[in-house]
Amino acid sequence: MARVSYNINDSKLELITGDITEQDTAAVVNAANKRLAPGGGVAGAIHRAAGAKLWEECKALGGCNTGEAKITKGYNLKAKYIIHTVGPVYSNSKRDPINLKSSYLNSLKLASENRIKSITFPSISTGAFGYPVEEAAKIALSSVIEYLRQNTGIELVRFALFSKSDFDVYKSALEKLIS
Ligand code: AR6
Repeated sequence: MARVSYNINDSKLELITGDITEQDTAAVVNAANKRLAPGGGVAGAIHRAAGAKLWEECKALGGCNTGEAKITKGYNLKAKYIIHTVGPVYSNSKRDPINLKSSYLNSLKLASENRIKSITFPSISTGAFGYPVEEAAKIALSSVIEYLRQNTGIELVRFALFSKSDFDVYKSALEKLIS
């Protein structure tokens, strides 16, 4: 497993290769669809690992718009909470980076409101939703850094990247952002 970490004020920003469903942070983030239904990719893996009660709770939430976030319990996951956010479907429009940033910031805000001290994100929108990973990595990391510089309380933000190549893209984006 690859791992790097950086300090941002009193918080740690960590990049690893790994599976989102296996993370031991207090919350994990789901790259959800608007219905908050089990699907493929991260959403499918999270619903499978958390168990059927997650879908029961999600059904009652009435969906989620692009760039917004909702919270549920973690059920059979190690994580106590799941924060579900819907990233943009990549369309090469000006709205894409705005919506992707909102997904990260609204997820972090919801974590703070629930006194969550550690959270793991996947690479939102870069699978089925088609966002180019180099561009998405810059937005993901700059949003998290901006939030950690302005807010205290979240001690660890981790990105669980599914492939070594995504890890390398995130690592070089982070090195550019903090240099
Ligand atoms: N752990 C960590 N990362 C993963 C995992 C995992 N278990 N599985 C996939 N990835 P995606 P999106 C990576 O498609 O682009 C779903 O069907 C994956 O390789 O999960 O936001 C939903 O229902 C990629 O790098 O999310 C939505 O309809 C990244 O996670 C739609 O896909 C995101 O891939 C959301 O699409």
